[in-house]
Amino acid sequence: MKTVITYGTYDLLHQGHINLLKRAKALGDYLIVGVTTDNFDLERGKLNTHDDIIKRIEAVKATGYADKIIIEEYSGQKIDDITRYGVDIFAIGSDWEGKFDYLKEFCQVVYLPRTEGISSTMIRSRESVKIGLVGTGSIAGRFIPEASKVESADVVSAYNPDKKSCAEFCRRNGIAPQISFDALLASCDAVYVASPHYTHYQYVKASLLAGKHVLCEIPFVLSTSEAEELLSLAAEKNLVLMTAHKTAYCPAFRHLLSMVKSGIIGDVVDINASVTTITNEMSHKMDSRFSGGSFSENACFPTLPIIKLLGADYRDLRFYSKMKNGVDIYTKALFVYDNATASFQVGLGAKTEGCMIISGTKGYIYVPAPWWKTDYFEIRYEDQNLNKKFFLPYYGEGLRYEIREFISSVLSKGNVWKLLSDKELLAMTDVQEKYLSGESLIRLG
Ligand code: C2G
Repeated sequence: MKTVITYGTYDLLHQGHINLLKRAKALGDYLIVGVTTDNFDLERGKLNTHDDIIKRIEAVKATGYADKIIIEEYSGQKIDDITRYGVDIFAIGSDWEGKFDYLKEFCQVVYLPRTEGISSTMIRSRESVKIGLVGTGSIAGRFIPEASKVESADVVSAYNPDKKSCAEFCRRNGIAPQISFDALLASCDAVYVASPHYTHYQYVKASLLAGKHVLCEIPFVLSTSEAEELLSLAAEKNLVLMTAHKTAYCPAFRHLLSMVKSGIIGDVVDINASVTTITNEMSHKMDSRFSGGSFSENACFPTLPIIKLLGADYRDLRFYSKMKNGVDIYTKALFVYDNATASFQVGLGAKTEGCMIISGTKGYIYVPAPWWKTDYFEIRYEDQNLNKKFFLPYYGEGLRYEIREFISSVLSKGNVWKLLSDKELLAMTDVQEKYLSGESLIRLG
């Protein structure tokens, strides 16, 4: 009996996949098909799969060519599978010509002709979401190359009241400058709000009223009543309103949260995290007139794990800020819960180690700096032999993960699990509002 093996993602299964499976089956008597897991695809840079693994497996099964279906989870697995299943022939499409020659040491390698004119990418790109940018600063500049990595995300235009810098930004990035915000709204299906944070509320509201989906930079808005109003407006109009909190969508951070929630370090007793980024005093980020300061700029990051893991029912919350020219150049926040404590340090005019430690009754998690965009963390125990290290991909600037989530949400009409729930977003906005109100704030000289 001749055993053949082939692999693929098989997203939105199409005629090209079917032809390939048919040809692979014809090479022998028994066909094994390896379907890639979502995680493995993420690792090899495929950020755009439309169907989840169950759907993709079902689709392969329905072709009737596979005698056995396995899942492919890691690089190097092909060698293990070939030896484990006594495979005679490894077959793959000709787009991979030469790439799997290293398997010739283990079995025969056959590159089968690829079907021209059809691909999952082509099918996916039929649905595109046109995105208009408000604000053309540094984060908007990083957004464009990141969006280009996400299928169906099509950045088309930008608006900035400063016409000259808008034109220059658009020329550099090959998109259309818009002379007014209304013109921007008319040019797109969705708006990415990347303007200074004190302007978010007005831009988000106007975009929603115009029927556009919104991805808004953090901090979202400066008060819970504004946040509530915008979230209910989006719900009423059936539009997606998401914040661009890159940490919330970062694969390693998501994995870490699930592990902590599953009890791997026991009960959480304390969280401490910091984010400090020394910033020019002349920057608008340091200007009190524009709600600048360390808290507004950086607190969204450490507030996220605290709210996600310990919730919003803290008994006490206090802030200590070192001030300069009316803004906090450094702030420490201290949360007291019934069963735990949490704290964070943020700074634009002071520097400290940017790590995060989540302490539990069985062990702790250590995430080295910069923890808010990490691809690595460790679980540490009293018995060091039990310690574990975790590596998960974090490509480029990491904005592609939030953009992917936003696009999937828009295309599935909001039918995806919100990785940052409205409740969590409101609780985070509330912390921000408490700080700005000066309630429980001790100013240090
Ligand atoms: N294919 C084809 N014709 C097309 C499209 C795809 O013959 N028009 C083939 C590919 O060459 C591959 C298989 O169908 O052999 C599955 O394609 P994908 O789902 O795109 O998976 P791929 O990224 O090629 O994964 O470890 C994973 C594998 O190495 C291949």
